Amino acid sequence: MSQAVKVGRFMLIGPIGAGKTTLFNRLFGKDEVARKTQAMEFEGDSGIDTPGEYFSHPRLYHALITMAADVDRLVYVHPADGLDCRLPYGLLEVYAGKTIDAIVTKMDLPEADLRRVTQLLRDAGVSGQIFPVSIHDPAAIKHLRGHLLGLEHNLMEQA
Ligand SMILES: Nc1nc2c(ncn2[C@@H]2O[C@H](COP(=O)(O)OP(=O)(O)OP(=O)(O)O)[C@@H](O)[C@H]2O)c(=O)[nH]1
Ligand SMILES: [Mg+2]
Repeated sequence: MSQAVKVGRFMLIGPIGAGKTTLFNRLFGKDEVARKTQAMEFEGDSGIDTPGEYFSHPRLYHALITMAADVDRLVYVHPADGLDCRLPYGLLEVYAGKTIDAIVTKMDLPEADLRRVTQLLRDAGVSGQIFPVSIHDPAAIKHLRGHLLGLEHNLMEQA
């Protein structure tokens, strides 16, 4: 029997420009520059990247909500300088019983305020772990990769 630890599939959700795709590419060791995400992007059975529009436009919520019911981990991505946070109506209900984790991106920005953002996220219903990261901080990316993809992935790849 395989000794591999199955960590399940995660899905990144969050506002337009939060840094989801940049991070998604980095997690999977892809060096490309993120372009505007137009549709859901699947990386095997491991991860799903979503367009910010699905998160921010109520008439597109259904796409996220349907998929959320099917993933093992929902990960909300929020920029460190973002002043507000509203999760799509119905998302917490469909995902009931599981915790939502969050990633705070762009921690390198001078306006980054982790304390304020953490409070914002807790008020919005994020009850799981919160990971502060910056694309310029390989150690933080590596830590996140271990959490989302399992430790084996980190042994094979450089952050
Ligand atoms: N300073 C800084 N900029 C970042 C960081 N991560 C991403 N960005 C920038 O943020 C911008 C948006 O990044 P994307 O990864 O395309 O954002 P997204 O959340 O995928 O956006 P949508 O696909 O529109 O939903 C790009 O210009 C990135 O270079 C970071 O850690 N620090
Ligand atoms: Mg994107």
